[in-house]
Amino acid sequence: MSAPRLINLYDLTREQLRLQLMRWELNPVHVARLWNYLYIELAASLEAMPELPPKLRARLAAEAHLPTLSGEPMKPQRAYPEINKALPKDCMVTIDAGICPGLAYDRFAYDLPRSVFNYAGHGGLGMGLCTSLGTKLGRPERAAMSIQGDGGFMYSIQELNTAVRFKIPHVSIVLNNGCHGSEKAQQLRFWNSKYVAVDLDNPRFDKAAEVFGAQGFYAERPQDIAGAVSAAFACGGPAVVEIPVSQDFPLPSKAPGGGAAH
Ligand SMILES: Cc1ncc(C[n+]2csc(CCOP(=O)(O)OP(=O)(O)O)c2C)c(N)n1
Ligand SMILES: [Mg+2]
Repeated sequence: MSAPRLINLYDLTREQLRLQLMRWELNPVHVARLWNYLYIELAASLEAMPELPPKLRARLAAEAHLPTLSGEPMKPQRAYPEINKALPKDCMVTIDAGICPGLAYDRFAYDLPRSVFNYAGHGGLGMGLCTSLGTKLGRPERAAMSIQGDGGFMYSIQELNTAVRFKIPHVSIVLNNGCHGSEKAQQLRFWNSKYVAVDLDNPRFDKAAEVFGAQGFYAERPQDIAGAVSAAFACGGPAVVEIPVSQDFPLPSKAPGGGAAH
């Protein structure tokens, strides 16, 4: 197995990514990460790619039928290609801490530079909404979206009031798995599933948004996500899209340089 070339996924178009994947030797880390991003396109075009290495073809074909990807609630990974369909091309995306938001790094097509914002290594949970409102104020001509978990969103949900008061057009995606997933994953792996203070009883975030005076959207099925996200951008004011997802705690992928990606 030869190591793949180090490439910046953010610089590639979808078509370039697809070609890149076809050229790579089977590499579980990269295939797993790209698979979730591209699987809809790939599932449709496996037949049309005779040059795909046989081992890779077999793996993709096998994973296409994994029940977990189509389970209810959906896996957080399943939401990403659907959100991507409705993501404005110029969108600035702010990624909060947490497992579900952390999946965003290489699952969206970022077409412009200065499109990804995060907590810069400090793990400041709850920065998603606040920072993203700042990106919109800084560059009002571009679209802005924050992506956060339920725990992170509850850290700063009050900033919806700021968004409403100052009429800031903005979309917040809340991937709601009903827990502080990053912490729960550690208690699962290192504390023998002894869970302390990690499960959450949340309000419906779309309803909470409406109470604040923002627009609320709710997408339970993958096929409803793109429509809900498009409507949220189209409403022209602050909007929240809640997507219920399963408690799925994948091991962090290796980032270039050896660190973990989330
Ligand atoms: C201010 C702050 N408090 C606590 C943490 C530790 N922390 C990191 S992720 C996380 C849980 C995140 O839960 P959620 O936002 O629901 O995302 P999930 O992991 O469930 O996808 C916590 C408590 C932190 N990084 N920053
Ligand atoms: Mg959560």
